[in-house]
Order: sequence, then C-alpha cells, then structure tokens
Amino acid sequence: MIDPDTVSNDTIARPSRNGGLLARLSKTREALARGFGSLFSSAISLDETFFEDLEDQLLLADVGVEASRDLVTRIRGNAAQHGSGSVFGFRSALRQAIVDVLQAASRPVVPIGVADKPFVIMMVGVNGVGKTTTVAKLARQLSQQNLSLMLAACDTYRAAATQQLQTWGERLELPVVAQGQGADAAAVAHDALVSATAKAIDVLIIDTAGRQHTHAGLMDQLVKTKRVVANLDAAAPHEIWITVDAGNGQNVLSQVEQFHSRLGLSGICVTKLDGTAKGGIVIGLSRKFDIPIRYIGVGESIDDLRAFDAEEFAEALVPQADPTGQP
Ligand SMILES: Nc1nc2c(ncn2[C@@H]2O[C@H](COP(=O)(O)OP(=O)(O)OP(=O)(O)O)[C@@H](O)[C@H]2O)c(=O)[nH]1
Ligand SMILES: [Mg+2]
Repeated sequence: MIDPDTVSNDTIARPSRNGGLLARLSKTREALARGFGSLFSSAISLDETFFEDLEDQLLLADVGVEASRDLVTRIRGNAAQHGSGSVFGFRSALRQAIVDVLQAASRPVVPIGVADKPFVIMMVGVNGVGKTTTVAKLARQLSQQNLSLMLAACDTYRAAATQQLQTWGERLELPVVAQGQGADAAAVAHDALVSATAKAIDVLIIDTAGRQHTHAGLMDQLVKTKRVVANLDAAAPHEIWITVDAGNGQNVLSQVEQFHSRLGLSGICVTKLDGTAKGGIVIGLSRKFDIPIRYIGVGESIDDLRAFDAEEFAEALVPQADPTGQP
C-alpha cells in the first residue's frame, strides 16, 4: 500500500516521458516472449502448428479466447505485408495486430474543465483493485494541468477508507468532502457536488466503496449515487470509470459487464500491470467492450499512472527490438 505520508517531494517528481513502461510491463512481455522464443528458435514457417502455438501463448498472457483468435486472424493478414518469413516481420505483424485491436479503446477524455464545471468523474469497481489510489494519482495529474480538484469520500463503509482519501487530500493539498463511516454515500456525493459548484471547482472525483459486481443491493447504492448527482446536474457524472486489477485476469470481463449494465461505464482504468503476467487482459477488454481504456496503473508510486496509448502499450509488449536481445 502506498502510504501518502511517506511520499516525498522527490518521489512525486514528474516521470520521464516514456517513464519505463517497457520495464513495468515486463512480466506480461516475458509471458508472451517465452513462447515466442521457442516459436522463433528455428526459421519461421507460418503453418497451422505455428498459429496454434501462437494462440496458446496469447491465452497464457490472458488475452482471452476471442481476442486471441482475432489477433491470430489479423496476424495472418498482416504477415505477408510485414515479411512473414522473418522474426522481425512477425514481430511487426503481431505488434500491428495488437495496435489495431487496442486502437478502438484508445480515446482521449473529453476536454476537462473547459465548459461544464465541475466535471464529475465517479470511480467504481470491486474491492481492493486500486480505486482510491487511482483517484489520488489522477487528481495529482489533473492538478498538475492547472485544474482545480475536489475529492468526495463516498466509501463510507470503513472509517479507514475515508481517512485514506483525506490523507491523500492533505498530501496533495486538495479539498476532500467526507462525512465519515456509516454516512449515506449518495448524500456525501450530493454535498460534494454542491460544494464544488459553489467553489467553481474544475473537477470533482468521487471515490466509492469496493463492492462485488454480483451483489445487487450494493450495486443499487451506486445507481442511487449516480441519480442523486444527476438530479443536481443533468450532465453529471460526466464520466463513470471502473478500476480493474489486471491480476484478476479473465474475471475482469464479468466485472466490467455487470457494472456497465447497471451504470453505463464511460471508461476503464487497469491497475497493477507492473505486478502481473496477465496484462493481455487489456487486449481482451478492448476486443470485448466499446469502452475506452482511460488510464493504466503501473506501480505503487503516485506518478505510476499513464494515460492509455495503444501504440505505446503494444510497443511495450512487443518491442521493435527486444530489450533482452531475445526474439
Ligand atoms: N503494484 C501496484 N499496486 C497498486 C496499483 N494501484 C493500486 N495498487 C495497490 O493496491 C492496493 C489497493 O489499493 P486501493 O486504492 O486502496 O484499492 P481500492 O480499490 O480503493 O480498495 P477498496 O476501497 O478497499 O475497495 C494498495 O496497496 C495500492 O498501493 C498499481 O498500479 N500497481
Ligand atoms: Mg478505496
């Protein structure tokens, strides 16, 4: 867990442009490359066995059945164009296929804070996936863009949850609206929006309590929070994002499906990509849903949040030149 109190000014210095995404995605890349190493150990012959092995390897990286098939079909199509007989050509064909699938999910957030103030983002998801941390990371990025921020502590189940967000607020010097444990989450969201409007805040981010997507009663509470916010401002919440933990693999597909059916999601944040070999799930998510992937979490530090970029992501999974010198 990131302890906000231990985050020094050094740790929260701006990351470099690429910020070592290659290193952060190394576990997933290795899961893919393990198979590719053997696939590439001899001259490539793009026969049925090769494509079957490739599909198996994609499944091991948690790309998922449908997305793996889709990728293989695209690679067959791309292969000729990229020089099918060479490792280099195959890598390019694979990378391009990944970009093609991810491109649909790579959509910038509508300009924040220009017309409609406050721009309200509501963060939802199952327990422990990194919602609160992502809210803090996002708040920091947006405030660095000279936007004024306010946070709403709508995880009222645990006293520690409110405290966690308040500590982040103190550290990042951002106002946090909270009522404490046991309060009605929708009432906290209501108060926060009234306060953010009165203070002409640019962006209000609502942190919510983790809940299992299968629990209808808890999902109803989120729907209520959304409704209460919309009653104050028909355009709000402008965005509803789900945070998912990449380490949960294929299970995130049903999480997204359930939250989407109840709330209408407009974005996905995928966390913990630094700690898992299951990063292929990002490809599975893009293939299955028409919901943009907004941000990816690649570490525990406050600056380990990246706006999602399809080309950058594909390049980190299948680099032009492999960092280890391996195919
Ligand atoms: N390695 C890594 N850890 C992360 C990342 N994002 C969050 N975490 C860690 O995940 C743990 C849970 O984070 P929280 O932000 O408290 O998760 P949450 O979804 O708000 O949890 P609940 O409110 O209890 O449902 C913490 O230890 C975080 O530091 C990430 O991108 N990479
Ligand atoms: Mg939380």
